[in-house]
Amino acid sequence: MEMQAENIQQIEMLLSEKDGILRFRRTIMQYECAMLEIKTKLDVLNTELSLQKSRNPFETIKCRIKSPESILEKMKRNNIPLTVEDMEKNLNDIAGIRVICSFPDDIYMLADCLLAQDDIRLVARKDYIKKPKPNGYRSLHLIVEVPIFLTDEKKPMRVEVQFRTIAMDFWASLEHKMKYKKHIAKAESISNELFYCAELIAQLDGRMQQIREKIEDAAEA
Ligand code: 0O2
Repeated sequence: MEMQAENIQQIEMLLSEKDGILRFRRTIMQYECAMLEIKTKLDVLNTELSLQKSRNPFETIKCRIKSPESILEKMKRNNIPLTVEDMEKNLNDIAGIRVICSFPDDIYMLADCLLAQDDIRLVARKDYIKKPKPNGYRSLHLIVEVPIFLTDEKKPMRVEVQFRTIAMDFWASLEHKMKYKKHIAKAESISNELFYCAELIAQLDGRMQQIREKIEDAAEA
């Protein structure tokens, strides 16, 4: 990740430790490596399973490293001491992967296959599909730890993996826009409408999956 000069300056001012900025950059590089490891694992699963199932278990995979500004904002908001060590200990979403599937059952199949791998450790699981957030948000979130192998060390690193359907992703993008707009007029009625749409999306995802199953059964018969 390329850091802009003003970001470096800001981090430098806030990380008071000796060599803080160098260690910060090295740690971010390590998160990038861990993100690549998990992405490759998911790409391999997608390639293998697409041959078995004649369809891609996921449609899109997106990777991102949290920006230095967002890292700082989250650390300050949660009263985390501004050191690289505390950042690693307390933030689970510096490396993030979003896996977008067509069908809900592919989400669970992919998550199970990933978690079955012997170098992956599950740190936390939040199933907002089985138990949606009060606003209607649905996704499966896993925090996993994966070892990375560098020239001089092997280090376990945490990555957040979010799994959702195309429809859930569409919903989350629109809802995200509202969340970050301040003083929005008619916010309550928009929230209600979004909640209603989230329910419709859950029904639609379920029905599309049933249709796919019927097509598969018909093809086997
Ligand atoms: P960004 O910019 O996407 O990274 P934690 O991260 O554990 O301290 P929390 O809220 O317990 O905080 O984590 P959770 O519930 O697993 O949610 C983390 C991420 O899920 C969020 O990251 C969003 O990407 C997504 N998310 C969670 N809830 C919602 C929601 O109601 N609407 C939308 N659109 N996305 C949601 P960030 O850091 O908020 O943002």
